[in-house]
Amino acid sequence: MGIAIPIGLAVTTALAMPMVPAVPTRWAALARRLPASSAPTPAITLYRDTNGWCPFCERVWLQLETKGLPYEEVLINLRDKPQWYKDMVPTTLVPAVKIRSGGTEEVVWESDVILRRLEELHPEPAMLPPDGERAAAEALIAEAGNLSSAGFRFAAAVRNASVTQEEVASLRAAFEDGLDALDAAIAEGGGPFICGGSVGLADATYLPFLERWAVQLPLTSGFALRPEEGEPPRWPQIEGWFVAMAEEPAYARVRGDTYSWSAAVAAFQRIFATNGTLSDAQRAVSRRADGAAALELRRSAQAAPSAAAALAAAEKIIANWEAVVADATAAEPLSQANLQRLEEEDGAAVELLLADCAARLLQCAGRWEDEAGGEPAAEGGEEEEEERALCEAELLGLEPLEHKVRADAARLVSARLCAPRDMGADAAEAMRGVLMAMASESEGLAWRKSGGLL
Ligand SMILES: N[C@@H](CCC(=O)N[C@@H](CS)C(=O)NCC(=O)O)C(=O)O
Repeated sequence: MGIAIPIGLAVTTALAMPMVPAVPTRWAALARRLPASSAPTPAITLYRDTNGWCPFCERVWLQLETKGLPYEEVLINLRDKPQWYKDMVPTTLVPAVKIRSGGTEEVVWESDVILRRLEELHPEPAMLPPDGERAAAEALIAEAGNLSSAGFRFAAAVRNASVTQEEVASLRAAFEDGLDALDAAIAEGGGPFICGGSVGLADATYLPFLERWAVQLPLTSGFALRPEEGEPPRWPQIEGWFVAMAEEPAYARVRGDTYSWSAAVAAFQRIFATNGTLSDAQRAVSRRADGAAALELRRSAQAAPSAAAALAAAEKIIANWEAVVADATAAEPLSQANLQRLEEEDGAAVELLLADCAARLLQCAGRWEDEAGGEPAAEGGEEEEEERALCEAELLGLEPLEHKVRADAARLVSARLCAPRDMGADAAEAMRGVLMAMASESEGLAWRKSGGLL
C-alpha cells in the first residue's frame, strides 16, 4: 500500500506491562484522531437484517443514502427476532422504518410502501419523474418482480438435477429476454440509470438482485451478467448502469462487494445442505465460491484505498473492536462457523492487531502524522509516546508462534469482514488490504525468527 507502518499503540495486556493502563489509553488514543461528531439523533430509524443480505432493505437503504437523509440503523437478527420488533411490525419482516416528526412516530413496513412514503415526505432529490411523466418508470418498477423471478427460476433449475437440459435452456432464454428488455428500456430512457440521468426508485428496485447476480450467477450457474475484462458486454446498457452505480456516492455504504457475495454463496450452500451434507453439485459451487473469495482477498492486498474509505474502516474498528475480538475467539461462532477461530487466550493478540490495523488505516487517512511526517496529528502527550515505545518493543519481541497467531488473526478478521454488513465496500477493501499486509508481515517474521520452521 506504499505506507510507512506505525507501530501499534499499546501493550497487549495490563498484566504484561502493569505500568501502562493498556486498553483505555490505546483506544482513547486512536479515537482522539477521529473527526469530532456532533450529529443530533436522526429522525429516521432503519430496521434491517444483521447479515446485510436482505434485498428489500437494500432498496430503502439506497433511497435514504440518495436523499441524504440522516438515519440510524437497528439490526434485526432474522433467526431470532426480538419480541419488541414483532410487536411493532405486523408482518415481522424487515425492512421497516420509524419516522419521528413533531412529537409523533410513524412505523412503516413493506419496502415498496416505505419507498413511496419517504418519497412523499422527502421529495428532493426526486426519485420518480414528475406526475404525468411517470408511466415508463412505473412500468419498469412493476416489471422488476418478473425479471427477478425469471432469474431465480433459471438459477434454481441449474441446481436441480431433476430438471432437463431443455427446461434449463428455456428458463435461461426467458431470463435473457428479461435482461434484453431491461437493456432496451435503459437505452430508451437515455441512461445511464434505469430511468435516465439520476438514481431513482427503479434503480433501487432492480439494484439488489442485479448486484448479487453479477457476482453469484457465474459461480452458481455459469451465467455471466457482466463481461470478463476486455470482453464486449452482452448487455451494454446494463453494464453502463453498473459502472454509473459504482460511481454514485449514495451506493458506497450499501453496495455488497465481490468478496462478500462470493462468501455468501459458500455460506448458502452450507446453510441449505441436507442434514449438513453437501451434494456433489453444492460442493462444486462451494469450492468455486471459496476460491473466488480467496482470490478477492488476495486482490485486496494490492488495493490503494481512498482516505475516506480508510477513515470509515478505522472508525468502525474503534467503535466495534470488542465484538470483533469476541467473534475471533468464539468457541461457538454465530456465523461463518467454517472459518477457524482462535483460542480465547488469543484475545489480547487480536486486540493488539486491531489497534495496529486502526492506526495504519488512520495513517492512510492522513490522520496519523502531520504532513511533514513528524509529530502525531492529535496530541496524546507523553503517556502516548511511552506507550508507542513499549509497543514497538513488544512487537519486536514477539515470539515466532505469537507472530503466527497474529497472522492467523489478520486472515480470519479479513475473511469475516463483509460489506455491506459491517461497513461499506470501499472501507472493507481498505481494511482487508491492511490486514493482508499485516498477515504477510507476521508470517515473514514467524518464518525468519523460527529459522524457517513456522
Ligand atoms: N414484501 C416485503 C418482503 C420483506 C422480506 O421478505 N424480508 C425478509 C428478509 S429478505 C424477512 O424479513 N424475512 C424474515 C422472515 O421471513 O421471518 C418487503 O418488500 O418489504
